Amino acid sequence: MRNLVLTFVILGCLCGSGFAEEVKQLEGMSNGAKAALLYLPNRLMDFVDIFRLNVGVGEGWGANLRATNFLTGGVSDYDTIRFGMRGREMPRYEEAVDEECIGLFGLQIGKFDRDPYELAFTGHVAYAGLEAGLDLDEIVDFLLGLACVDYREDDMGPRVW
Ligand SMILES: [Ca+2]
Ligand SMILES: [Ca+2]
Repeated sequence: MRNLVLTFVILGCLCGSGFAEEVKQLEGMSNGAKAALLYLPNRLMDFVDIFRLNVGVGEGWGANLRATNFLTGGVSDYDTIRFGMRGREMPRYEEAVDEECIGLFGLQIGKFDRDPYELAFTGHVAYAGLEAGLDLDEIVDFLLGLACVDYREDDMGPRVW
């Protein structure tokens, strides 16, 4: 029962300012117990990492399409406060983008600071924008995470493998 309560405390805190405080609550436990207790929170956060769905408010313009590094491109210049999720970055964060790029089969011309494994688009007109998509690399991390393999090294607590 204590572990169940602690799991819910951790889950409730995950969307806050960071994980250090939550993991600190587990001090004194063995690494095995920590890993077991953090298994579900880590799987939940790895699942959340997959998605991008947010709106941006702020001045600017632009559009881009990211179909991994094989086909990507866009031109954007905006400075926004974003609401929603970009993986576990939520519910509110700032994003300033000044980019222009075209890429094909991993070769890129121009400036583009995006995750190379995203299937996503972003559009921004005047004072509002939208981003939607998912990250293939995070899908791999989520699936491997089911077997306790932390491919993206973003899990909380001790490593199992
Ligand atoms: Ca992840
Ligand atoms: Ca992970």
